[in-house]
Amino acid sequence: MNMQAITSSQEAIAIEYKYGAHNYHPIPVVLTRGEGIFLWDVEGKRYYDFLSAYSAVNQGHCHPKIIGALTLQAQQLTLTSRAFYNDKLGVAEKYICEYFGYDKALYMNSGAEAVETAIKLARKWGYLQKGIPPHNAEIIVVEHNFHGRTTGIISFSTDPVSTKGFGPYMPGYKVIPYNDLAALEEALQENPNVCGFLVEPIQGEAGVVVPDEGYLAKAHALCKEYSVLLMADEIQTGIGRTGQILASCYDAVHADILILGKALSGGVLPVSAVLANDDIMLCIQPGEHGSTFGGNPLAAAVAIAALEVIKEENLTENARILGEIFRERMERLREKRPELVTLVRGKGLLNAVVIEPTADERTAWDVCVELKENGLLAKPTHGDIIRFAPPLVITEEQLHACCDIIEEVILNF
Ligand code: IF1
Repeated sequence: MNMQAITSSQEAIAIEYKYGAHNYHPIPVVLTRGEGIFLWDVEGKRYYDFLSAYSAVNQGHCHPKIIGALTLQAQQLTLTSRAFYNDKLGVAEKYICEYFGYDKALYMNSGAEAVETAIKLARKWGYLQKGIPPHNAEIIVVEHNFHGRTTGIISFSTDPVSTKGFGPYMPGYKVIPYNDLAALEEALQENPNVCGFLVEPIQGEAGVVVPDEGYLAKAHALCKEYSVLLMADEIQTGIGRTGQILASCYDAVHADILILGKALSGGVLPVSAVLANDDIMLCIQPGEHGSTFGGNPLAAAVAIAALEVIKEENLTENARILGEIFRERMERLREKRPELVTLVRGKGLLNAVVIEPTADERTAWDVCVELKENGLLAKPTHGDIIRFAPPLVITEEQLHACCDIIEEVILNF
C-alpha cells in the first residue's frame, strides 16, 4: 500500500484531528516542502520560516550537505546499537569534543534525553566525587525553565500547563528565580548536597529572556566555590543561534556539563549530546546508561555535517550581524505602535516581540495568523510573546523582506 497522498491542507488537518493525539494547537498551515529559509504548503504557497522548528533548523531546511551525509550513510549502515562498535561514532565524538573543547561526549536522541542524561551524570558525580550521601543529591533549577517534557524534567517545571495532571513528581530539585545571584548563593549555602545548577543561558520557551550581562559567569563562579557543576542547556541557544557558537560564550563561560540538541542535526533527525571532561563523564561506567539509537552511525554522520555547515558558512557571525538589524527594525516598529508592541528582546537570531492584546481581544496568536496569510510563519508562546527565529542562513535582503511583512501586519493590525 502506497502512502496516502494528501491533496489539500483541509484534508491533512482533518486526518490529524481524527487519528492524532490533540497534544498541540498548530498554526493552521500544512507544510509539504522545505528548502533553506522557505517552506511550502500543500497548495503551493511559499512562506518564510521564522521559527526554524524551535531552532532545530539553524542550517536551513534540507541543507544539501547534511542531506548528502544522511543519504550516503543511510545506504551503508544506520544502526548497530552500542552492543558493538561502528566506524562513525568515535569520529563524531572526537569532532564534537574538539569543536566545543571537552574531553568526552555522550550522544543521545532527543533534547529531553540529553537533559535526563546530564541530570544522571551530575548526580553520579555528586555521589562519587563530592561524597553526597546516597539519594540526597539536589539540582538547582530556575523559574520558567524549559528542559523537556519527560516526567522527570517536568518535576521541576514551574509551568502548570507542563505539569498539571502528570504527578507524582521526582524529588531532588530546588527552584530559584532566574537571573538572581543572591538566590543562587543562598540555595548553595543552605544545602551541601547540591550537585548541579541546570540553566538555559537565555530562556527560550519563557519568551527569549536574556539575563544580565555577567550572570552566567558569576553563577559559574558561585558553583565553583560550592563544588557544584554548571549544567548549560544550550539545546535551543547553542550552535550559532544567538550570535555566538554557544550563548555561554557571551559570558566566556565553559560549562562543566554542556547539553546540545536540535540544530546538532540541522533538523534532519533527532540528535542530542552531553559533553563533559573526564573527571565528570567517567563517573558513568559501562552498562549504567544508554539508549538504542544513541550515537547511531546515521546520527553521527549527520551531526558532523551539521556542525561543519555552521563553520563553513559563518552562520554564527551571520546570526550576530542580522540579529542586530532585526532588533533595530523591530524597535522602530515598536515606536510606531507602542500600545501593541511593548517589548523587543533577544540575541543573534533568537528574538521575541511582546504583543499586547487589543481592545477587541485580538492577541499574538491573531498576529501570527495574519503573518501566515502574508507568507511568514511564527508562533506565539505564553499567549503574548512571538518568537522570531529564522534559519541562520537568511540573507540581509531576505531579513528586510521579512521585517517588511512583520511591519505591514503590525501597522495594519
Ligand atoms: C515542544 C518549547 C521551545 C528546549 C530546551 C530542552 C528541550 C527543549 C532549552 C527538549 C525543547 C522544544 C520542545 C517543543 C517545542 C520547543 C520549545 F516551546 F516547548 F519550549 F523551543 F522553546 N531544552 N524545546 O527548548 O528537547 O526533547 O524537545 O528535543 O515540546 O513543544 P526535545
